[in-house]
Amino acid sequence: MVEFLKEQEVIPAQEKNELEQTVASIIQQVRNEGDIALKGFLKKFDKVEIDDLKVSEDDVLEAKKKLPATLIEDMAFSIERIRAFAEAQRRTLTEFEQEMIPGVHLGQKVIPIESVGAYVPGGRYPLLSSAQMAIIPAKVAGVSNIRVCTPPTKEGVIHPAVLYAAHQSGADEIFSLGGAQAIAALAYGTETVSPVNKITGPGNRFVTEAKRQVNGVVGIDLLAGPSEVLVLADKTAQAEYVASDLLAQSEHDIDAQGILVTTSRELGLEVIHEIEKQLQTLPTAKVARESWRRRGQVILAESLDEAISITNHLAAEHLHVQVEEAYSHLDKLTNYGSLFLGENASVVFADKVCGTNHILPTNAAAKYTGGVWVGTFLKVVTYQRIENEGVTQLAPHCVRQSNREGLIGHLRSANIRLTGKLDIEENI
Ligand code: HSO
Ligand code: ZN
Repeated sequence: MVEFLKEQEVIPAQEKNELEQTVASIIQQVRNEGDIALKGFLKKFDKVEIDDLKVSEDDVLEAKKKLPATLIEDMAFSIERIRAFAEAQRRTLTEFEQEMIPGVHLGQKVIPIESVGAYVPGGRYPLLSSAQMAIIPAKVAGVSNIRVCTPPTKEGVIHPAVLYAAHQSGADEIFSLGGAQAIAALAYGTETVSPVNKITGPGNRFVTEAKRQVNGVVGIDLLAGPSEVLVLADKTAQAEYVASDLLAQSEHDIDAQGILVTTSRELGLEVIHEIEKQLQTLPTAKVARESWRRRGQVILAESLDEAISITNHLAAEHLHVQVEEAYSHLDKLTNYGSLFLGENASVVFADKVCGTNHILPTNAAAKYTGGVWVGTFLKVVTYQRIENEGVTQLAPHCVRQSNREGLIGHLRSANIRLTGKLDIEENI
């Protein structure tokens, strides 16, 4: 039996219809009017007038000049870490060809998607790491056209750190565009923005809804919602660490979620107390407190096995295990976007610098998918090469099965290769 030491507020189901319709009409307007609609939305939503939607090389150079040397150094460090991990993952995807039965050669190819759109949110904090996470794996995959959309600030330009990060990560084109209209432009194309094959990157609810609506016209990575962290802790965990980990994700958004699942009542109560203490000095407490009040949970489990099964059921975006011998539980944990083992492995390292991707499944989507990775930008496809001996092996089965199904066109295509005749002599 589990016990809730702190429960989340019950949030009424949101009025989805209105969002759906607003986004549908934005997409339609972009399809009908192209760049004119994009400029109109920039005026209406971003309150800026922009002549050139596309950023120039000079704009990038100007942006770089505004950045402190340490930021440029930090950026180079994280870009290298993210690239190195994406390259390591790329090496796990291999091509092969095998003769499965005599004369039947089957193979697998790994081919990059031709063009990808990366959405980089503006929002409360300029998360330059989001540009890196969406662009670098695409570059490593070998995508030849990476088009980035990111909204301008009130001054009418893209935040210099975001712009420089996008450029350094490997963007081929960058556009001052945000919101659902940016997604529509990437999916359908306008005079200035050429359409892409797949769209990736997190965004607000308008962006996410737009990605949902264009899915099928183009591919999408996943529908990323507000950040989530689940800390799984026992009595050996340090309340100060755990509280800071929960608040780190809570500060993203009032809809973000921090959950503690613990086997220790003392730790649970201590963390609740510690959170209140840390909130008093946290500059982002306004958002973090509201998020923790509304969505924070502390769940007390009777045993570690029970705690693990709750954890697997909740399938959080980030799962941080702070129990004795954390690594020994690796194989029992089955649902998470990214897993953090041991108290040193803070989620924020992956948010920024360690090299794994931070665009991850939320809302229990970790039950069926992982996050963005180099494979998001690759197609694993198959091919076949069949010798005469292979035809002898395959065709009789194929002819008979096609005949049973009444697919005589199929039967002929197989039979002519086996016998040189279209139709079979007698019914089989
Ligand atoms: N935790 C966020 C990503 C992020 N945090 C970027 C800071 N910068 C969602 O996984
Ligand atoms: Zn974060």
